[in-house]
Amino acid sequence: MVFFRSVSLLSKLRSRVVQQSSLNNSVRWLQVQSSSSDLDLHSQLKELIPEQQERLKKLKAEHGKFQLGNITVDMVLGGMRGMTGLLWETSLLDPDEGIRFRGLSIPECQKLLPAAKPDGEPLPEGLLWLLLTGKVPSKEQVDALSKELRSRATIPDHVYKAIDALPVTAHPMTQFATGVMALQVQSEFQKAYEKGIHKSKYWEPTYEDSLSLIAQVPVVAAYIYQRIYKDGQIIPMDDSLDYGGNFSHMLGFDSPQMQELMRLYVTIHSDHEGGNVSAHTGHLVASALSDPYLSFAAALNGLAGPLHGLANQEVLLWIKSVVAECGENITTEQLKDYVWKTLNSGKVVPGFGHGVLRKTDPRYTCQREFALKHLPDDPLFQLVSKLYEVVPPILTELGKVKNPWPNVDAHSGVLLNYFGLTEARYYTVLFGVSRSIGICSQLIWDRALGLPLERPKSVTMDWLEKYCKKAA
Ligand code: NMX
Ligand code: MLT
Repeated sequence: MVFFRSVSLLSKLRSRVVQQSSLNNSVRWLQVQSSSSDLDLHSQLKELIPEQQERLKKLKAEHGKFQLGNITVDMVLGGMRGMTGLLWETSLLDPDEGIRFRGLSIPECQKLLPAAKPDGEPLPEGLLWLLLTGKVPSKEQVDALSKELRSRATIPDHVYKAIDALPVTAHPMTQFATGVMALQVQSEFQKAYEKGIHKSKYWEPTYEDSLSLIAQVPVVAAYIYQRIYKDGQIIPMDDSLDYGGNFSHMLGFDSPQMQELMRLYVTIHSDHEGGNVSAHTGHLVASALSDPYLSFAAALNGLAGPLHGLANQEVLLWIKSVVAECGENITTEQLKDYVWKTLNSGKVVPGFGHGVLRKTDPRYTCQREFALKHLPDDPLFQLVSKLYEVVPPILTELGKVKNPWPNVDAHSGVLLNYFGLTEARYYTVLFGVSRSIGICSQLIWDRALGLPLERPKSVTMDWLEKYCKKAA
């Protein structure tokens, strides 16, 4: 039990997990792995699936007609905010506390998931194991998974050719989504479906595609970085490195600190329950039995929007525009003026606000802790800290913003920039690589649980007016 860094900490966490269990069904089956004997993720899943299928059947039979709340006209007109409408097993978002991955908060993941070095950041492979199985893996299991992912990371030549067909000036997210679409030609799910696979077996080729996709996206992403910003040469994978370390290496960054940052980055960006634009898009497209490549490429196109994943690019560009106009030693008054100038020109302040969160995003907080440890004197980090004081009162003063606090994107850019990854337009690709882990984990469960085609009802304004008049 190599991962047991502290037995007392673990027992504390265990009892906390048990306490949460009564509140939150999604963590009911979270266990801490007690043995490292079974290194194979696939066989673990195979064991878990019948149990979870039974659980879903029972839930439907016993509580299928239970009401979860009322749908108001505001919800229909307001982007379905607050409307519970999706099953998403891998993570759950609390408006005040933030994300929990299979019941574990980010600090708990940092303590419990295996790391590359003592007290290091969690290995994203460990999080993948946790999301898929609900269990914290041992270091041996994570090492075996790292090895498996490396063995799946070969990229067919036509993928590079498809990317190369785009102008080098194309947005990195356009190049990335194109690369993922080009990978689709190897989909095992599509081949199996064409051969007439029985629906009870759908999860197997979905698993194959998902693991391959997760393994391949860092390689495609790194190529895009080299193509746009460097000499276009592929940096080969290092077989001694894990997923996050290798991604950093293939991008051309070999410092241990940057590798640690990448492990943390990928872990915290991996999943954010099911309603966010990218996860929801992936889930919706996959509900038509589109394979994981088609579904994930669609998710990436949602992530590329400035109100969602592109906000990380927007934040660094905005911070750099502040520095360009006012210098690094900007006063609080100057910063306030700049924020108001942004708002008065009809723009949002990127990196602040959220569709669900109502407090500071714990993904922001853990990045802040990373910065305090590794780059406390960096002027851009200090500017980000100043924004934390200046922006929330201004957004509150606007009177309409439901959450004035910073989100994950408010912080990530200054960390990457500090370690030399300065090209802000590329940042959403890093988010996309990370999100493959969460979206694909849930897609495997979508198929294992036999979730149906997603097809909500829509109505017209005319319908709403008549309905409300009649009901009044
Ligand atoms: N700056 C200016 N105005 C804002 C902001 C902000 N940061 N956040 C919310 N508002 C406005 C919003 O545009 C809306 O205005 P209007 O009624 O005129 O359309 C009003 O406040 C109410 O919006 P909310 O209900 O608070 O937020 P909503 O759930 O609609 O949107 C975001 C959530 C995240 C889209 C919004 O807060 C935003 O645009 N933030 C800046 C962009 C950003 O950081 N996105 C990244 C989110 C995290 N991620 O990675 O996906
Ligand atoms: C995410 O990570 O997907 C964002 O915080 C947006 C969301 O959760 O809606």
